[in-house]
Amino acid sequence: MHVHPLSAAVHQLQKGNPWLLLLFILNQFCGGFFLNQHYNPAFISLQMMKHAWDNYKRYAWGLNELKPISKQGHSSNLFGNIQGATIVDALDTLYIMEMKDEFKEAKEWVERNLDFNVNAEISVFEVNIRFVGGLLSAYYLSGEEIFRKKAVELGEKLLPAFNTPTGIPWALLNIKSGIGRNWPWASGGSSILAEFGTLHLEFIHLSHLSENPIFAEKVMNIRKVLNRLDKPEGLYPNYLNPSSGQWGQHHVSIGGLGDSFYEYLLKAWLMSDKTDEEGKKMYYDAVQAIETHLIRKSSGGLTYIAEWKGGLLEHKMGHLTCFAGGMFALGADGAPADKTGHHIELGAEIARTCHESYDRTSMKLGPEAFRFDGGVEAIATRQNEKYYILRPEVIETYMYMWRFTHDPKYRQWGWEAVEALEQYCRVDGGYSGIRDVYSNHQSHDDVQQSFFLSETLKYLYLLFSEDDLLPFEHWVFNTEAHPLPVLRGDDEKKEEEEK
Ligand code: DMJ
Repeated sequence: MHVHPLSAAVHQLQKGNPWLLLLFILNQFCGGFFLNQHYNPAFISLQMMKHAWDNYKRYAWGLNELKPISKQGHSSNLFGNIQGATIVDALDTLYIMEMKDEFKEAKEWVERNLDFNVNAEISVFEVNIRFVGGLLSAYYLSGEEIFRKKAVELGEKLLPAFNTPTGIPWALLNIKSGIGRNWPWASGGSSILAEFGTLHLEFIHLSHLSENPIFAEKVMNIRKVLNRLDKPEGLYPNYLNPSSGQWGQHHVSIGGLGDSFYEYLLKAWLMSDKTDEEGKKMYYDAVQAIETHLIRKSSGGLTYIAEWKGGLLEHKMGHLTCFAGGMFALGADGAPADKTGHHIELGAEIARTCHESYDRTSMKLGPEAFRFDGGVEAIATRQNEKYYILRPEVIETYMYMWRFTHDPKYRQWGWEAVEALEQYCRVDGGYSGIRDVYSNHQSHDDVQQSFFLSETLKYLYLLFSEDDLLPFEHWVFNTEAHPLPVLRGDDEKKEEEEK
């Protein structure tokens, strides 16, 4: 579906969306200059981020997330009664987009109100990637001590999660009592690979900033446990029991339950200034096994990453899995045996497949999961897989592919997503997820996820900005898109200072 510029302009006028209207008009007079060639990052900050932030501020200030239709706060049990998820998740985006007043008010809220001395059972993974990651990035970008202090304080609260027989942490932790447990639905009382495997970057930085080695020791021990275990076909199952140290069900996924474990192996190596050889080996060995056992091509020529259940493939790919295109591209440079070009190509093929999953819907936004069986390709067939909750992974992959190839199609695809978000997700009170992206009329889920501000909008902004904004030689992004600096050895630091 192509939105005709005139009807799009009228639509934006009806919605009281003057910036976009102005852009459409300018675009018409300037032969497509604004929208087709020089996609403007200012549109993402001035129009989209501002709308998301202002409405959160107006209707849900200090609460975790915004319900943009009912115009009130949304609380999720992931954070227990820790408050302010959107504020902490958005801090670095505000800083990067130079939204100075908003950053200042967010910082003041953190100083006055962010409180971890609460009786709350939280998800260790979610609190780590959003709160610890958000605070660390805010500290590194702004140099404001309060963020460092809060990050270390929260890191200390998370430590009791590692009190298990193996040191593999619990998924859930009461940060007052220090009592942990796992999700009741997880196979055989297991912890989840993508959860305990996505602490590494933040915990290495916590040790660095606090000069307390405990954080790094905890995550290095996770590696040790994993490296002692046999892996079926070289693959990592999603479930690991923290008491017995044995795998649960042999389900393998590069999407939900597995995804960011692989991402953090690669990024741990990059963040160590390429000195963490163990992380590097684990990443490239895992990618080799993924290629052999999970990556397939559809009869229509689309490359996809299937899920593996005890040796059988389920030909389904989650929206979450789409981050892997960017990961393959980011890892291409270090790929062994002259495989750099191959990894970039793999990234490009995943980007294309994920773009198809968007393009084959009526709203041009991708479903939660899409299938390659029963005569369909890159289409959701089950009603409960047709929703879109403002997720970033496809745009994240476009951003990485753009940086590595400068192929203009990635900016074009990113702009298609901008148009679709504006048309279907933007409402008076912010941005909302959609219940069915194949439907012709919008049914909103009434949640503005905090990752929309921390990831989706940040990756869009970076996609349309110059490459020297947060260059990859100096920064790695945690799985919630919070940039963390590469940690250089003393010699390298000196060399850089001399330059
Ligand atoms: C985010 O919290 C992170 O990207 C996480 O790794 C996966 N899920 C959401 C976004 O979809």
